[in-house]
Amino acid sequence: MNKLENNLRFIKPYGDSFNDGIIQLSFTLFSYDRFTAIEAAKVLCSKMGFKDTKIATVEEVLDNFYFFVIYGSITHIIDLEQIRPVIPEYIKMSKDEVEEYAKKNSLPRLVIVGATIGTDSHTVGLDSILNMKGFRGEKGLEAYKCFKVYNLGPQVMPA
Ligand code: B12
Repeated sequence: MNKLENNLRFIKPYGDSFNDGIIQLSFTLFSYDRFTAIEAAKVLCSKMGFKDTKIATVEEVLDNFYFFVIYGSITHIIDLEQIRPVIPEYIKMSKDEVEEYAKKNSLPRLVIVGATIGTDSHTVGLDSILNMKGFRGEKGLEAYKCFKVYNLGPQVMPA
């Protein structure tokens, strides 16, 4: 990494102006009453390194559960030169590139078996990976000629 000028090396979040540290945070706290909840939220924010904590929203979403939206300036500073990023070692390929790679290297059709296991019935994620129609504009694995896909569906018991 290039040596950074100090004001671009030690950074905090950008809220209204550069490095003012302003963050929006939301969480839910259990408390016996609203006023205790508000004080508890302030203490929590202070422990997280916030100063100038402003409570934008506090709502009792369930009996004794208080939902907060907080604005505050965080005191922690990040030194970008101490950050060691994890850089993926694989190349992300498009569907066409995967098909082309399999064809060029005469790979046998790869069998993919998918399921949610045990009591898990979260099939939306499973289907978004496997189903032809795919997810967020990307085709699912069923749409690839180089894969044979078996979607066993939800709640498959591991042997
Ligand atoms: C929708 C949902 C449900 C629906 C499921 C409907 C369905 N048919 O799928 C219903 C209402 C049924 C449900 C029920 C429950 N749920 Co639920 N549910 C969710 C929710 C809100 C969204 C999941 C989803 O569909 N996302 C959209 C898809 C596209 O994304 P995805 O699942 O993350 O999958 C993507 C990636 O993660 C990745 N991926 C996923 N799997 C794999 C596998 C491989 C190999 C790879 C490479 C990639 C990959 O690729 C996918 C596509 O990008 C999440 C919270 C959340 N926001 O994530 C909770 C969540 C998953 N549920 C949770 C829980 C606890 C439950 C219940 C136990 C609640 C209860 N007490 O009854 C039950 C369990 C039911 C059961 N028997 O499984 C927890 C799980 C906590 C945990 N870590 O264990 C979560 C995280 C909510 C939470 N914060 O508590 N749920």
